[in-house]
Formats: sequence, C-alpha cells, structure tokens
Amino acid sequence: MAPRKLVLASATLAAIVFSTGCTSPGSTGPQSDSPRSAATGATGSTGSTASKAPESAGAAFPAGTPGPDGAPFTVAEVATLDAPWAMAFLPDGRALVTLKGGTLLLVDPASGATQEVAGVPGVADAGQGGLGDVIVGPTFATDRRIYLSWAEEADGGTRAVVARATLPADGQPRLEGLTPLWRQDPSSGNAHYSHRMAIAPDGRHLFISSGERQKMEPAQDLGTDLGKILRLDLSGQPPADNPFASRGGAAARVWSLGHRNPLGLAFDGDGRLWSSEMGPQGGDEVNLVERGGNYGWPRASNGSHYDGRDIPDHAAGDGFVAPKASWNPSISPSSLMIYSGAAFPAWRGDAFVGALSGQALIRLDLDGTTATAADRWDLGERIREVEQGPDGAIWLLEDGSSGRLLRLAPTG
Ligand SMILES: [Ca+2]
Ligand SMILES: [Ca+2]
Repeated sequence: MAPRKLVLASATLAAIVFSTGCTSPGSTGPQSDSPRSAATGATGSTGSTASKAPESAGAAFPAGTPGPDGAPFTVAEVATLDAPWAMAFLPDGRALVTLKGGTLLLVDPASGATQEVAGVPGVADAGQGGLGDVIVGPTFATDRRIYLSWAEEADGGTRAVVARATLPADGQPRLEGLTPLWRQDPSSGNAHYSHRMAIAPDGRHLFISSGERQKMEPAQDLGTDLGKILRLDLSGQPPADNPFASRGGAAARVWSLGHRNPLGLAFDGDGRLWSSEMGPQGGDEVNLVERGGNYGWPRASNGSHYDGRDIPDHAAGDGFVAPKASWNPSISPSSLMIYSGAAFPAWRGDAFVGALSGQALIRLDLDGTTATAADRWDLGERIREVEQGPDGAIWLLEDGSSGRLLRLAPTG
C-alpha cells in the first residue's frame, strides 16, 4: 500500500482525525459498488474542528508528494473521512462533502477542518444506499440553494430521493426548506440507485441518473424510473419538451433509457451531457447522453453477465447507442468530471473518471463527440468521487470508512 505513504502531507496532520477502520481494498468483488468495508471505524471528525474559521480563500493548501509514476501532479492528503461519497465546491472555496452514513460536511480544503451541516434527512444506509450526491445550484449566490440525493426506506424496499434545500450564509451550518423533488419509482433492494445529479448549462434543467436497481429489464420500460437518465425542471416537474413527455407518468421524466448504474453525470463546455456507467462483468462505459437515446442495457453490453452468459456487444444497427469508451475488464467507474480549470491547461475539455475496483484516476480525451482513453494513474485505493476545485486542482474522495480527501495539483 505504498501510495498511502506517498501522499501524507505532514502540514495537514493536525487538522485530521485518522480512522482506524479496515482499509483492505480486496474485501469486495471486482465490480462491487459497495464500500470496501462495513461501517466500522467512524472517524469522529465531524464537529471536532468546528470552532476554526471556515476560510479558505487565499489560504495555503497542503504541500503534496509526487503522484504515480509519470503523473504531472502532486497528491496532498487533506482529510480522512468516514465513507465519503460526493463533493461540491461552494463559491467561497469551501466544499460540501456527503458521507454515505448520512452526514453532510462543510470542509475547509486548505486545513481539512470540517463542520457538520444540520438538517440532513435520515437515510437508509445499507448496501450501496445512504446519503448520495450533492451539487450547488446555479443561483446559489443569491438563493443559497443546493441539491442532495439519498436513499430512503419505502414500501417494498428503498428508493432514491432528490431534494433541494438552502444552506444559510450565517449561523451554524444547516439545511433549511428541504423540499423533495423526485422519488425513484418503484422501490427495490439496496443497490444501483445511481442518484447522481447535474444541472444543465441553461440553469433550468436538473438531470438525475436513476439506476436499474439490479432489475435489468425495467431499463427498457418507459413506465418506470429504473435504468434511466431523467430530466426535470428545478421544481421537479417533467418539462413539456422531454422526449416522451406526451406519454405522461414516469415516461415524461425520461431523457434516455437502457442504463444500468450510471454513477457519473457531467456536462462538457459545449453543453453535451456525458455519463459514466457501471457495466456488468466488463463493459463499463462512458456515454454521450442523447435526447431519447436507448443505451441498450440489458440487451447490449460490451461485458457479460456475472454467471458467464453472453450479452451481445454493442454493434452498428442494433438500435442502441454505443458507448464512446468501454472497459474490459471492469474498472467500476464511480464518478465523472469534465475539466475546465486553469491549473492543467492541457486537460481543458477532458473527462476524468474515478475507478473503484480499478483503483485509479482515468483521463479521457474528449474531442467533440469522441472520447479516447488517454491516461490511467494507479492510486492504490478505490476512488469514489472526482471533482474540480475553484483553482483548477483536481480533488478525489477515496471510498470506504477511512476515505481520504486528496488534492492533485500541477507538479513544479
Ligand atoms: Ca461532485
Ligand atoms: Ca458482450
């Protein structure tokens, strides 16, 4: 586990409470989306540094150590968190970080100091479910609005929920006015929620990835949310110009179908929507998400079923939209970020995928509508989230009960 030693940044140690939880990455299957260990070893970091001024603008970030061989970046460890799942930066430079167990943190990315945000709803923390994605609304500067997803108990199992809330600028960090916008229908077990969110560049449309809950065939059924990417307005209603709006019901929410477990969702600089999707045995995908497109699951996949049964590969003329990139064997793509920062100018417009079983950060060259796998940096840990910081640094969250928050900055 040499990479863990490489990235310890001593300047940050005082602000970090380390977990003693198991970090063995080999304890889950190669394509599992489950954390690498159960909910053991709570870090107890929340609130422990709440008295520290949450300022980061202009603050010095911790110095990093060299990244993997050939990487043009250093890696600095900023915090260690208990099963972090997603992060999003606020305009003031702080970051919101979700912990799968149901905690939302405000993190000072310079010191690693954390504050717990109150008012987070109860979550169904089991299997792949728990607190999920967090994004900052397009009008946050004026209305302080954020969007949150999580898994909740429901008749017949659990389901994903997406809600909006406000994060007041003053007082103790808290959510107010929590308003559910969408509940995944139907309910099911505790896997393949997806529940990743992205707001279109027009600032008016919320896209939600809704996994197929391991049910497979519903991904082809317009009558359910399962296996779809959905498009709603910011009040949760299906816009009249959605591709299947005239059919009403669940179909009216659908933007694209035939998805398995799309855990990454991001817009590029030209307004195209991309997703990263967990395939079955092999066949992980990066897709360009087109209006009304059918992405084939479970009828077409460049992978196969876990029991070895074949699934026809994507092929011209099969009626399905083929992935722009796919992986065999699996990498287990957890997250997707399209880079637009200044720190790595050569990578502007490129896509970055965090890999769970692949334990890597992967870069794809995006050129218009094509995507070409370009770099794969072995990080020695399951990568749960990839995000771009305000200064163009690349931020990662590791998976599991002692998942580190890492900052990747240009070398030299
Ligand atoms: Ca994010
Ligand atoms: Ca196949």
